Amino acid sequence: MSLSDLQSEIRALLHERNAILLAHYYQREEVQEIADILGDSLALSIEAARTNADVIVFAGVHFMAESASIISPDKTVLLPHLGAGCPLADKITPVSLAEARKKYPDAAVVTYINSSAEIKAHSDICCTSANAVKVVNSLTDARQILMIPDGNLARYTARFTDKEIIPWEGYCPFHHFVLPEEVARAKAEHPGALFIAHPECNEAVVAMADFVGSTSAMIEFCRKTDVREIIVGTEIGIMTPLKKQNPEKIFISPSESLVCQTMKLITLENILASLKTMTPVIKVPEAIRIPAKRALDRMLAVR
Ligand code: CIZ
Repeated sequence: MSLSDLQSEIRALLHERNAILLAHYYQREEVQEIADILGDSLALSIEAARTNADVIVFAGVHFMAESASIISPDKTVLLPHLGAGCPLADKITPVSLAEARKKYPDAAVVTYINSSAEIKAHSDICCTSANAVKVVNSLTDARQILMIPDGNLARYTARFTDKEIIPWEGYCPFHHFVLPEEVARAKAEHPGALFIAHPECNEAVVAMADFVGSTSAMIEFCRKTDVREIIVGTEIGIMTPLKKQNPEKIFISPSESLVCQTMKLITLENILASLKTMTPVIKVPEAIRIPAKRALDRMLAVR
């Protein structure tokens, strides 16, 4: 079946099932093209809660589908490929977090949204790459902050707070392994270009950036800037909305590392199969959902 036939069949089945397709910016182009909503993980979950669809098909990774289930427990959440996990989220377990809590009994635990529901449930508050600094500074009673599971985001956040940040040594293997030499080469090849980086990139790469921000912040930055060439230090899927929104601009990826293999496990074929069989379902048990939602709600209350 051709890509466009698959796309049409999916759209028809979405309609039939009263379902909505959410796609993350890191998804394949052909998946992004037919999504009802395209966005970052948090925006997608919030939008999902607002619709009256009965079914949410999440074209993203496991923790994102879990977040949708946490926020919308009455909806059926489908993740078309169960192998679509997040290697960063896997860098921490409830046991290792409990050990760290014992080691730093006074520290507040700030958990990046890229984590499992169970880890969120054991956290004081969540954050995203867009609001990490605000979240940390909102914790007026805490002097020490254990930031999990992304060490690069923790070190970046530490630059904007007086609090003591204890970074967890997890990382996203796609962002972390972008090399400063690769960025330097892209800059040399495109001397007029700006370089924008995601805070999941390593410190040396972040230090080379003209702008650092979350995926949504990067998209906004690219829309506003008058500079025509931009080197983009995040996952390659973001090129789809960037090119669509800014056809006159040139976007360059600095590294072959920036392809998230698990995001790419979601295909039109498995989205269609998922809608036909109404599996695999992601359902967060209530004992985890309620404390995980508390950590998410605390984050959403931070202004
Ligand atoms: O939260 C997300 O969607 C991710 C993975 C990154 C970002 O910066 O938006």
